[in-house]
Amino acid sequence: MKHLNVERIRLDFPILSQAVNGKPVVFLDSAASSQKPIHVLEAMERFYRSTYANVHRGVYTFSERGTELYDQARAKIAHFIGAPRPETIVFTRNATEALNLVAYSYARTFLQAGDEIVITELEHHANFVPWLTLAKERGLTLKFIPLTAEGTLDLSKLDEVISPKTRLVSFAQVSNVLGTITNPQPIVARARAVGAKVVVDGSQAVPHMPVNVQEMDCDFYAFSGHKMLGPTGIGVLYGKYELLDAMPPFLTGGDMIAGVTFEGATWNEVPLKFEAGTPAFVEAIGLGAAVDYLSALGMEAVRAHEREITAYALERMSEVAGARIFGPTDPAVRGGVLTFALNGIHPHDLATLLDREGIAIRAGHHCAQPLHIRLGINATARASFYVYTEPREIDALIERIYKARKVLRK
Ligand code: 7TS
Repeated sequence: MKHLNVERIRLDFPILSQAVNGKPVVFLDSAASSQKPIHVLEAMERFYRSTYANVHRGVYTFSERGTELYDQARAKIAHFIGAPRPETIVFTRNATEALNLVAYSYARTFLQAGDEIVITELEHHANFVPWLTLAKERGLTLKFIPLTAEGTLDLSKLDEVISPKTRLVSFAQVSNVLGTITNPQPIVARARAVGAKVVVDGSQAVPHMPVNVQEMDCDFYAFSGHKMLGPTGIGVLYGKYELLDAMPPFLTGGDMIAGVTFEGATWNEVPLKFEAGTPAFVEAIGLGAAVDYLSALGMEAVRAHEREITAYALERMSEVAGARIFGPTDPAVRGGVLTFALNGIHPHDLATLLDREGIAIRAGHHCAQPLHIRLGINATARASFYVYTEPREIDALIERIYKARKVLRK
């Protein structure tokens, strides 16, 4: 593992040096939420201890300094994903809220009965249910880009699924279940050809690989801070400025207005128009620190490390008799998740037995039930990796799977 100095990195994550159930912790659930380095914890604590005050309100030193740090965090995040300017970054609670913002504000305003929305069969519920709900409410048609047998998007169907009636196309850049990495280019090109807007769910991409929203030329891009070493409660919606400017607010109240009278209100400028109420500014500062940490590692190196560890995990899991692995087998098009099912062992039983050994994996449908319907299985087990994952943790997983088999006599 030459791309990252994982041994050194692990020292930044005190949680990883603990024992769980008397065993060294093996944390293999970073796709659900990552652990946090001391840099992030300290940035937030430092702010609480030394400078805390609400942003955008006071003219006194603490408030001004807080506002400055909040703005700096926005600028750092804009730079990190190649956004043209900080104003195109809207802070939300998480990716779910970011996607709902697009559905409620953009799509509700600009789409009409009979229009089509295209998503894919592999979406997380966060990029599925808002469109399903809106489609039902507004008489829109929801269509799906299908999967190939390998679990990649079947792009040969693009011209058929994305039609002149399509007004919006939304897809995950990386699947949280199959790990499938989708090249956005052919989808963006087809959407452009029919004049549809493009939304990308980057929740499993931004933490793990270089992302450039301008090169991608998407209209909106959503992700969560907590999956990329940042705190919970902070997410991001990138949007093209002209679109954000033309959209009505999502939530209303304090901070998002320019002025209010007894008769009406006018809206603040983008992005503040979309940030009603006291924002999660300490969390934004924490996310800024996470971005600094990832930038120092280098996102190319992060991706290279995960590609290698995923290749190793695929190789080790393929040795396990009766293990069914989901998703592409080529690590070049696969992010750091390994979803599998074992003959005769329910994923929840496996996860419980592994927990006794200090190993954390996720079991269930991973908030992608329609995908599981497509795969013809109710639940799967998932191990997911990040900058701190070591090959010995994969070995521990495989070894304990054998042990679990013995315990369950399967
Ligand atoms: N989109 C994708 C692709 C995701 O993986 C997730 C969370 C979300 C959206 C929603 O993120 P949130 O921060 O708004 O909740 N995925 C997972 C998971 O795979 N296990 O737990 C959460």
